[in-house]
Amino acid sequence: MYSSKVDAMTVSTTFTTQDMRAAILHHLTYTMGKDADHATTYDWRMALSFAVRDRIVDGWFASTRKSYEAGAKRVYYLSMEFLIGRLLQDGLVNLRLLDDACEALTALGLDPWQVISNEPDAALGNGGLGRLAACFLESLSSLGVPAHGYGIRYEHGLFRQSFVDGRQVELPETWLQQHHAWEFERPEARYRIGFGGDARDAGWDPAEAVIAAAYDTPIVGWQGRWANTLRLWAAKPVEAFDLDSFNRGDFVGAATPEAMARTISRVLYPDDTTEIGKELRLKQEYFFTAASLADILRRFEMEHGDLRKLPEKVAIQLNDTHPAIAGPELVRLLHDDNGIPFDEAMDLARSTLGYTNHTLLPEALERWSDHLFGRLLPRHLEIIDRIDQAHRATYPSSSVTIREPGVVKMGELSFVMAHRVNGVSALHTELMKSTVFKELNALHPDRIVNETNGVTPRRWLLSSNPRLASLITERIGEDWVGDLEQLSRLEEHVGDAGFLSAYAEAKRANKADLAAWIEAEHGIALDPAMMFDVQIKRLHEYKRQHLNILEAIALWQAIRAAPDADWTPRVKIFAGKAAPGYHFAKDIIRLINDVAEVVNADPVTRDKLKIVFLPNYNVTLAERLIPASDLSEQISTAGKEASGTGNMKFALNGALTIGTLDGANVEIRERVGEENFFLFGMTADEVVARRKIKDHAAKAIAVDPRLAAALAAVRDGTFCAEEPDRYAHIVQNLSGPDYFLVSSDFTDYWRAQREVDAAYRDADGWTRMAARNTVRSGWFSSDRTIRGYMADVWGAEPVI
Ligand code: NTF
Repeated sequence: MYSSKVDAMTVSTTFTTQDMRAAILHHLTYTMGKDADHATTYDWRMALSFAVRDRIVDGWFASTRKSYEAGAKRVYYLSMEFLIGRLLQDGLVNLRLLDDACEALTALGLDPWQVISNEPDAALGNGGLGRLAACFLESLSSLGVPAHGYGIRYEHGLFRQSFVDGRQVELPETWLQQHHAWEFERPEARYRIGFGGDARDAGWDPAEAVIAAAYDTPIVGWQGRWANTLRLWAAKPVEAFDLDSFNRGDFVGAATPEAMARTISRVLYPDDTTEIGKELRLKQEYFFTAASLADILRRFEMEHGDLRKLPEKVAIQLNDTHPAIAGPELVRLLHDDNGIPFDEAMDLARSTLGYTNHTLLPEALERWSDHLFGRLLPRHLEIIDRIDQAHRATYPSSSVTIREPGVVKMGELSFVMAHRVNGVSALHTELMKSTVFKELNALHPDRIVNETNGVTPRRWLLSSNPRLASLITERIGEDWVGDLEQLSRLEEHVGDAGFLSAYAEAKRANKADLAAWIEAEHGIALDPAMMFDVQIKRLHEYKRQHLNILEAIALWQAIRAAPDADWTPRVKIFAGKAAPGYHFAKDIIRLINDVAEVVNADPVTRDKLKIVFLPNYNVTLAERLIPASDLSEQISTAGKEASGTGNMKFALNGALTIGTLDGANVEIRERVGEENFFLFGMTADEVVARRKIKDHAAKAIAVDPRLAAALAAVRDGTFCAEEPDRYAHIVQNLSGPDYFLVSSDFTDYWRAQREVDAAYRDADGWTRMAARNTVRSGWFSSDRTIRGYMADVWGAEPVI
């Protein structure tokens, strides 16, 4: 049986298929209370999850013990979003129990994949920012760094998306309606979080309060050598309900405190790129930040005592400005509650905090009205004023302010209260220095550093692309899983015909699997020999899904004009959600669906061009699509995509990129080689210059008849005969202001796409290019990114 001190490395080698079978049956019987004859897929999945969780827990405790024994510096990652997806497969893969589990389930007469895929995605994030946080947690555990993730236990994650007549419809997401197998409730870890009231005598007397209640999920690293904790906070009422109201017969009134409190952790805001001036959002931000800081200080005081040692032992990372209130909150805790002089408290807080910026879009930089702020957090507003004054006193000639009449600027606050501020790709970091934080950078020239994003190879290659992973392991052994740069050892194999044909076969088989799934789920038949051209990400004008669909329309028209020419058959696959209030983005979705309907029904073009928009994009769908992709669309307007991480996952899995010089595309191209990347479009500088040209869009359309014809088809109702004006506003935008320069970049995009066509027709040449993408993508591991943060920002070290 299991010994409590056993480390997980040993577990994985001694735990057999029989043990796994016994453990599953044990949990089915005693945890789920079911016998095998009556168990549903859900019961089996939960039983398996508990069996796997048991294998994590000892290593988890051991990690905690080692952290305490080492007295090591701890990393705390504060994030409003953790887009973790499914955890069962992750656990099985990292503990290397996947084969045993599959065998055990098969022996029990079950379909293992049906059981594993019964798990709902934990969609506690919107997109890149939340997924990055999830990759970071996994890497921190794989590297053995003592770390905690802190966030919110949303009852409802990102909405489910479905299409009705091609239109996006949002449905509530309900992952917590089932028991969440991976979390442990911690009734002892509760904090009272105040709001409102008065600030007086350098103190705060909140008018209301809620309880932050902790739920812990272990995050196990590669080979189970280490596990960290993701601690998510749920909001609960201070009093369960109002008994007085109840006794008066006012049952609704009696339930109000509970409903009000729970609202705070009820739902994830479905938009990360627009500024939202919502009271609830600010409450969410303060709620989880204050609970996390209270917890961090409690642990620190238990371990080390002297608060002046905080920066030596604690590194707190702010994932965007969402937890920016951590600066003033930490000052409040140190100064108001612990009597440390204000300036010293400010210095201690700054030395402890780091801030990561994830977007330069001006509308996404959080700004709060000081009226709202002062009403919810009166003491914090005073502290912010004092921070602002101190900064202005130190730099009297600077015009930087944290406060402006009526507003609190969270970007400036985060910058001033962090000892390091980082961007997420080389280009983005340079743009931070030259645009949004230009003046602050001049005052603090050493503060901004770059930490280019990365992705965890365990989930994004080993687990999601087993065919390619096995091929790699066959050639260079399996050390690459924990050290992705070893992929470069495959370089010599890229000339080897045997390797290349196996590489091509893995891709072909992945495509066949995807095609079969799409046919089964969505009734669309795809020939796996077609090029799978994929754009999957949030819908946003800067990401330019409309550029892609315009090119599809132009291609359709070109094929119709010369059906017998030598076309390269391709399917354009889209997936992604639009923020519910972002009407233009939702119209782009509908346009793509409308175009798909017409194009897919056209007998002339049918076997040469297909368009598919898969609903409800999520982590699991990404895991399915990326290994089966040939072409990765990374076509944002240069200067707008901070980094991208999907771009890295595609390159790693052997999709070639068609892309602009934006975000991490720049670094991907440098590493995979410019001959293995389809570049097009204006640079960030050219974009700025182009916008200054009068009528830039009209001029671009005037010189490109293909673009003009594609826009005309959208305008004249070719794709929506029942309502011809449906997309008039889109055409108007792309012919007039066209801020994201879709029209101006179209001609070059078309050119690059035809190069893609030609390259794809040379199957061997294509495979070689794809393989080079895989072999040269090792640097994009989130392990490398985390090492960068450890060295440049946190001053933390692994304990194993
Ligand atoms: C996103 N930002 C950026 O748009 C991506 O380019 C980047 O890869 C990820 O962050 C991760 O760094 C956001 O989601 C947000 F919220 F900042 F807009």
